Amino acid sequence: MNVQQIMNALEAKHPGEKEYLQAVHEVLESVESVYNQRPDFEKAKIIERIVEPDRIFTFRVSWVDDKGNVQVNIGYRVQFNGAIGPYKGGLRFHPSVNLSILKFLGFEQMFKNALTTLPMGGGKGGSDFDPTGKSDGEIMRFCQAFMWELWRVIGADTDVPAGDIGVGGREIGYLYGMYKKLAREHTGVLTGKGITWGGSLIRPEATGFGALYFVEHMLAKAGKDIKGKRVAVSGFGNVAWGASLKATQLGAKVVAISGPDGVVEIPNGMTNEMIDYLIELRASNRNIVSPFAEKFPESKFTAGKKAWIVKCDIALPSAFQNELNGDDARELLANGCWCVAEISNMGCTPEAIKAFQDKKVLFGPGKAVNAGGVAVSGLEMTQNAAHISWTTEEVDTKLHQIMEDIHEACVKYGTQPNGYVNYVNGANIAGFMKVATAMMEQGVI
Ligand code: 2IT
Repeated sequence: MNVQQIMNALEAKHPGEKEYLQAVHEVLESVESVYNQRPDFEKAKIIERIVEPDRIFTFRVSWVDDKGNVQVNIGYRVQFNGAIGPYKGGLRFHPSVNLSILKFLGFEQMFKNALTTLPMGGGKGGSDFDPTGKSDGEIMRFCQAFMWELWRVIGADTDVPAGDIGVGGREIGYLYGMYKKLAREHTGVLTGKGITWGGSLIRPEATGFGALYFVEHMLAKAGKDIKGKRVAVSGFGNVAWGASLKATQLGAKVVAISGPDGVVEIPNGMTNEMIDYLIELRASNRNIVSPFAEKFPESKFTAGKKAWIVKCDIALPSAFQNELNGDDARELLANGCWCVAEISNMGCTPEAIKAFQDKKVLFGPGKAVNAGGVAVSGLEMTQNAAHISWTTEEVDTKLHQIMEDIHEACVKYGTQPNGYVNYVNGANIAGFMKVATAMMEQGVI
């Protein structure tokens, strides 16, 4: 394959889909040399097939707000690749949502899900609906209207959505209620469900917990320890909460969190009370982090700045794609940061990743680091299919094992001759080989 040729063709077909093209470019660069040793892959046009979604659904979502006004949004489901299992991946409700973003997320999800070792294909969906400032009733009516269309294309063995930005336990509840009413079955069609109606223990924590287990392995391999280290986290949602909780439990100090309005610096590290407050702050639906500093005077809010201005050892992007750019990377490096693990999907720009790798910083890509979330979703599917529920310890032990296995796969495929582990290459090659092998064995479909 010639990466530039494929990218040119893809750009001509999908002009302006910049996040999607960015995600594809990164994977192609990683797998190029492995792929070129496989003429059978080339003959079967695996690359040309793997970069295009199996299918995409879009639909109008009409609903009525609290003032009685009719609102119209767009809904999507991208069923990206079903080679290794039912489509699986979250729903994102955010005003920025468009096809480029959902295709990039679906593409990443396919390889991430392959890395989990569980049988799940890749998918993603969502809407340009903005939950900020919406009442609980409005959220419920929107979710119901969204599911009224989505329910036709999903199913426990077909496509299993979950949460992502703007979709948490509350939204999954409203979506599930409507699905159950329409389909007349109580089944594992969504994950992230409530604990009283088929949800899995540890699912809310899983993305952040899994990320920290992965970081522990990265550090152990480099002969380091997380105890006492300064950790900067961006965002203040579910993922930032789980990461802050586990980092603190492991003895690290979480010295920064952030929101769209600015950064909160916490010089002495987060306390348990602060971690609990994150849940309340998110549930307020205001999408600002400044109230945190008003509640805890020992912290300091700076408007308009990112978490990356705060001096840290370990940086954990946990908010949004491309939230950490080249300038941010240089600032982190100048301040002595030596480990970066993306918990958001594609949290770093290609320029930032290159800056970290050039300086031999430990860098973990989202599709490996944040795979614990979807991994526990996979465990929720297993429990639902078997009509059982596992204990916290059972789920946590499995999550530990999965993150260790993902780390090992990255090391296997990503270790360079000089000993530096290129986790980006490792994750991309390991994920790609599994999906490509499954596609080869199932013929041209
Ligand atoms: O990006 C992700 O992996 C998620 N939002 C979770 C997906 C899932 O199906 O649990």
